[in-house]
Amino acid sequence: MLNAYEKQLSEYERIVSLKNSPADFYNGIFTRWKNPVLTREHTPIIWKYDLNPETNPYFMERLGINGVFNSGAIKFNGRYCLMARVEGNDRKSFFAVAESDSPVDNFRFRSKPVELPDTCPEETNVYDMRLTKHEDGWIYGIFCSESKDPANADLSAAVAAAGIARTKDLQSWERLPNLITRNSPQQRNVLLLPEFVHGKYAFYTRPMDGFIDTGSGGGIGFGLCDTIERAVIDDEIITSARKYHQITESKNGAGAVPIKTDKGWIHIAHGVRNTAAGLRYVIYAFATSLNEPWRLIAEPGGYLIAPRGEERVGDVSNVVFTNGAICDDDGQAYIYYASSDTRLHVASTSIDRLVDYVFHTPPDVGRSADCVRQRCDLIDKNLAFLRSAGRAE
Ligand code: M1P
Repeated sequence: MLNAYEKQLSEYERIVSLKNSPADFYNGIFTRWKNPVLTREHTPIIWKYDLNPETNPYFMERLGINGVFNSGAIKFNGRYCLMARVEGNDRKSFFAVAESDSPVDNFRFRSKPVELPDTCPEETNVYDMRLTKHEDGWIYGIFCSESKDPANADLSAAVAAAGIARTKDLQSWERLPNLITRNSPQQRNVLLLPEFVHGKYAFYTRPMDGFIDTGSGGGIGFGLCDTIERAVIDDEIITSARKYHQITESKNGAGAVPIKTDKGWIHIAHGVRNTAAGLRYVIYAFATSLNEPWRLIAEPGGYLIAPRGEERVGDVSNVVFTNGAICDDDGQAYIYYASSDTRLHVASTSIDRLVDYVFHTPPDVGRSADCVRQRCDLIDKNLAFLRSAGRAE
């Protein structure tokens, strides 16, 4: 029995101690890292097994863990902290903090998962927390709070709302009432900007008519609240809109807390399109104005990160999703992204590269004929450049 435990423990130690290294992938924009930074194998053995042979004579997993993925991220007390979505075999998710001195490996979960105050009896599931260190002094966690739709007999009909909790230490949490958006019956992928806008709390939202389909919801929204204690948004305006035949055609949603730069707020979000094989989720980027953070000022065409290789396979295949990034004082940036609702990876870049990417990557020009002109233009410029540099084509 103890033998089986020791075996599991040594495998756990091997996994959490693995050194990561850059993957064999180049696009000049970001570095992919070989190993996922969090997987279900990173969860402590005592979260899953009953160690007592009297109550567990076969050393069976009693509370299995299915996946560790969509994680909020923050630098706290000098450590890289991930607020992971941990999903049990029972399909329920909960939050747990994993931390490391390194941004790319050796993440270990704290001794126990986060116990949010249980203030919403109808709430069935919680997931995808975004962590915002706000200028009011609190760290806010904004997450999806999911309940059964009481008005719909369909067993899978659900309602998504934005839950709000706050903390000073990522350990003890105060739960506030869920966000109310007057013009949208459902919300998911909501995040809080770290700064007040016109003296108010500023949220990026994702208005949606249904639990899966955004319906009339036109994209990533923006709205202001007078208070966070009873947060209500009367009006949302669309910042990054969904567009026909682009990566956001089916839906999109805010991702990591926006990164403040001299040029504007850089957003790393997700876009979804439908295919014969189901929904395909990719990560894209855009920028909004510093003074008017609801106003889009740049949006490169296409995706920043798409599922690749093993990332394409998992519980919900062909998905990459982010809800957390960390920027260091030296200008390095780490984007934590999950693949296929199963495990969490990291991509590293710098703020300078992100700014260059967002402001100098050509936009999606909308039609094949215009896209081929855009590409031929690039080819012609390159041919002229090679000629002027005395290089053969
Ligand atoms: O399964 C893919 C993702 O689906 C949802 O995202 P969205 O609301 O944009 O459809 C979320 O449930 C997310 O957790 C999940 O990764």
